[in-house]
Amino acid sequence: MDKQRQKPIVLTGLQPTSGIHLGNYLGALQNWVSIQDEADCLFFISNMHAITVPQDPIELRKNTIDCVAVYLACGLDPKRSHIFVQSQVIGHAELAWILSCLTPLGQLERMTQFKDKSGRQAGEFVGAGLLYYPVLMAADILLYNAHLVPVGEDQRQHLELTRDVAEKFNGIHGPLFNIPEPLIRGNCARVMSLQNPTAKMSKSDPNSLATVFLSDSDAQIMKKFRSAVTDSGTEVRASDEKPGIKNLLHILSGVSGRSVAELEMDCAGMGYGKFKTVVAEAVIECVRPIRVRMEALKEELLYLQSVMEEGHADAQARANATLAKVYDHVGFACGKNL
Ligand code: ATP
Ligand code: LTN
Repeated sequence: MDKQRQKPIVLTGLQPTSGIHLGNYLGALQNWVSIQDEADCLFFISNMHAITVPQDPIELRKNTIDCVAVYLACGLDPKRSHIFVQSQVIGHAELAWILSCLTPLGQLERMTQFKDKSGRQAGEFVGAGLLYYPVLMAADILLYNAHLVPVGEDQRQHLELTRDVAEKFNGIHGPLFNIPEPLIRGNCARVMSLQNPTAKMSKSDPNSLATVFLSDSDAQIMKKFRSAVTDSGTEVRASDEKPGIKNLLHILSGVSGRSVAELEMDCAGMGYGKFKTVVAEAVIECVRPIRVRMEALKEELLYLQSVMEEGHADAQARANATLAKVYDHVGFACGKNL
């Protein structure tokens, strides 16, 4: 076995919908960057998940390629990691079908994200894909026999389902899949909205001041933090009674790498107005170089394509190997097994 394969396998991805935000960066991407030396990493763009809600095909294609640029701009390194697009690899949908036959319908109906998203579309069309989404996510992970899956807190329940279905498959057909562990790190696993600090920061928030995007200008970032909702007090402290201030402290800790306790000491007595400016400035310093790299990389289409091609070739080889074993275990007739 080559050295690379002895490292734990890490797999994760995000959806190529427009606007990667600070929550995605601090809760997910930043952790992916730091794990690249310790693990055999696969990072993909989950365009098959994106179509669980309506997408414009032209936009989806553009967002998919832009997402590769975002990955690289944030520090994912194609020399150390594999970056690929989900729909290019044959096997995700095939494995998802097999796993769906082992997944209890009731467990899918209980998924918080399904309830939230289908609830928001109440009275409108809700595709079965929205319900089925966690099965596809389980297939994404098990197809590569991942050991670790770095995600934000909102994905924990989907990871539990993945573990359940992997155990069920192994129980019926014999041990084939690793049981993957979620990797949910630090204070930024759930970055909250700047306008409603009890709701998660989300790209689909209708309030344009709620979410900081990696594409935002310095001035836009400053404006969003200056208008962040806080309580009426003055004390800069990360307590549950002060969700707005706590969120800002977590964000500051995420972008600066300093502990919340240290920051509370530094910012004591500062007053909320000054504190918000300090947080905004630190976020601007963190986001600006990413934005600049992102804009430059978006012009490098051929390079982005070569990164996707390398990632695809590696991922397809791994997917083929797993799928052959799965087909064998479930009793699908193929070639030599007949
Ligand atoms: P939406 O904003 O529409 O809810 P999303 O940003 O959750 O979508 P994804 O692109 O699927 O959608 O998320 C990618 C990764 O970012 C996941 O690992 C997810 O857990 C993480 N993530 C998303 N929002 C946050 C947040 N507010 N704080 C921390 N991590 C987050
Ligand atoms: N559902 C995830 C994106 C995603 C994912 C995965 C993450 C799709 N498949 C497999 C980790 C592993 C989300 O972030 N909304």
